[in-house]
Amino acid sequence: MSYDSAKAAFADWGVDTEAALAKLAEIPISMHCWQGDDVVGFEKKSGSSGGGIQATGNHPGRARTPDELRADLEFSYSMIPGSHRLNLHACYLDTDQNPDRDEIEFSHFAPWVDWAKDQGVGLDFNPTFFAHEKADDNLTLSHPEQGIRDFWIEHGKRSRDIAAQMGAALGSPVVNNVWVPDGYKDTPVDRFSPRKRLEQSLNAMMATSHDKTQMLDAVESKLFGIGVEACTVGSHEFYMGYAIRNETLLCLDMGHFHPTENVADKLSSVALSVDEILLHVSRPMRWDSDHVILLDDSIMQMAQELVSADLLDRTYIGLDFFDATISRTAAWVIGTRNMQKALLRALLAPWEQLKSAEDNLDYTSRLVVTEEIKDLPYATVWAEFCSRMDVASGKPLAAALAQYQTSIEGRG
Ligand code: RNT
Ligand code: ZN
Repeated sequence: MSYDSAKAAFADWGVDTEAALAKLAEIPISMHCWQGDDVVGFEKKSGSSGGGIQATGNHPGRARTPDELRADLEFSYSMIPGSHRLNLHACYLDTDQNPDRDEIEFSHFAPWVDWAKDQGVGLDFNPTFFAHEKADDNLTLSHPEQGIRDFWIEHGKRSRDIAAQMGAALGSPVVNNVWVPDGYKDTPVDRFSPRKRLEQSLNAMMATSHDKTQMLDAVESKLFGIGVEACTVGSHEFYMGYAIRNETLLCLDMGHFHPTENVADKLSSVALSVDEILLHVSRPMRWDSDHVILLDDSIMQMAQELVSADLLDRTYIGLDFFDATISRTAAWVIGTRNMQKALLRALLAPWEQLKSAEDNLDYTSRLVVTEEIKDLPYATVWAEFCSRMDVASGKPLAAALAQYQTSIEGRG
């Protein structure tokens, strides 16, 4: 089918494909650096892992250096229409020095900033509160020992400073997202004290205010993790209250709720109480397994809520998945494109007609429309978007992904 016929088919439902394509081109997706190397990072340290987020699999071609990761990112961005962002973790520093987490500085990330400028890519940032001997007990900002808390508070402060400097250098605010693994394997007898300590540590960390044009604070909740099955200190209620009271962004990770909860349903509720939202779009399978996101119902519902509730302007869309059993670059490309495809579908829905049917309690019309529009030629509009952006789709995309993967399999 030609794009003109597809355009006419959508116009028949009152939908303007040109407006949808223009809007889609403006939506940056923050691609997570950690899909490229299985959340290992570039610190010169004897590997400590933890926090329950280790990637599984050993597919060849893992990026082992910042240069390899940047090469993989450049290839991946060239397969994704539009201009996007890179979400860096503090453990991905690029320096010959060996600073501990409480010693990191902007200069350790300067090569990333130069690269981002050069590529026209925005940056986001995360302090790394896991994979470190001082996090081996799965307690960081809420640790009962003041010394351990102070170490992590210093790491968090420095991360905020670095993020703000990145934002200033790039002229685009850097979202600095805090996730800590803190929790208990078995039932704690005192849940209140660790939560009070986490709150105090966060307050100490965020005591300095930064210009919102440079850096935005976000906090990420979680239901449970491997090794912390009984209690997570930074639960959803904890961070929702924290974000509201302290006017930070609230990060909703789609893998951080009970598997039967609909995370898309939460957007309109939290949007009443927080100004801005950060998403970690992910795909949990039975637990927070961080599978590559598919163009499935959970992602499409998320995109529909963003569009229908007009939340795109106050939501930062970040991805959070890591699969080491497949090509890491293909994972990035397919996952990011799926988020865009979901957004495109949502932008191509006749929302006014659907909302008016709903307001008139005409649920029959609502059902007829939601189901009939599933037959519209979304693929043709998506192909048009890719072609205007000079990006491959279909078989040429598959061939390019396979060819790049082959080219990096010689890495040791
Ligand atoms: C962990 C959180 C967190 C991490 C990244 C690496 O459960 O989802 O966002 O995945 O910080
Ligand atoms: Zn996350």
